[in-house]
Amino acid sequence: MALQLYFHPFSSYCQKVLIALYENAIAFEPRSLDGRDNPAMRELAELWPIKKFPVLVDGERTIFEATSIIDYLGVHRPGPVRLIPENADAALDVRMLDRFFDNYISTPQQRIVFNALRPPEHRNPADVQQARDMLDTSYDWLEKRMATREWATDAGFSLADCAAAPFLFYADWTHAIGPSRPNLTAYRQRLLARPSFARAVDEARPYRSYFPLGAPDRD
Ligand SMILES: N[C@@H](CCC(=O)N[C@@H](CS)C(=O)NCC(=O)O)C(=O)O
Repeated sequence: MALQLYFHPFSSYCQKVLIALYENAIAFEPRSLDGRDNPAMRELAELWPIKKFPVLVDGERTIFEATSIIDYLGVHRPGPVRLIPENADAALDVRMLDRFFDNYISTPQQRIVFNALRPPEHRNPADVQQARDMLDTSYDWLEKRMATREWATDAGFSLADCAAAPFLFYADWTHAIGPSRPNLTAYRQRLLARPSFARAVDEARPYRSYFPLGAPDRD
């Protein structure tokens, strides 16, 4: 039974899952959510009333949340690249860093973008400043961590890097990492050079005009 993925190519959480699919060359039927009145959007609402994406369908099973989808693929479509290590202690580190990237890179980055999407009278500069402060704290922590690492944990390329790649990609567009953080900048470049993520970035190029803060002319 073919896997179906409800996703949008420009969505960071969807790219997180696309990286995992591409790393292990897992075949799937793409159900793109792009465009108005897209029947795939109605199908998504039936499958998952929260309507957040990505959502994976495998026969009778519906799996939501990017991390859980990658977990599911590791169990049901295992491939040569193990994104969650078998060793429980190493897996703990990978999951912890995955939470870090979701909560302390993606969440503040999205807060800044959502604020920009609101009508001017509903924008909240204090909320944006809080999100920027959080990103600076996260960047500084990562700058130290990445001084001695190729990937987010010592387990090799993992679930944590699947999260880091799109979140740092868009976070840098939103709130620049800057030249004072060479280790983090180099890590973001390594992620961009990883073929699975490079492919996701290329597939999302046609949608760059969707970025509400204006996509920079790079990457
Ligand atoms: N916690 C979810 C977050 C998914 C998420 O926020 N997806 C965004 C796209 S990047 C989305 O569904 N946006 C549409 C909406 O919020 O209605 C996950 O890890 O998969």
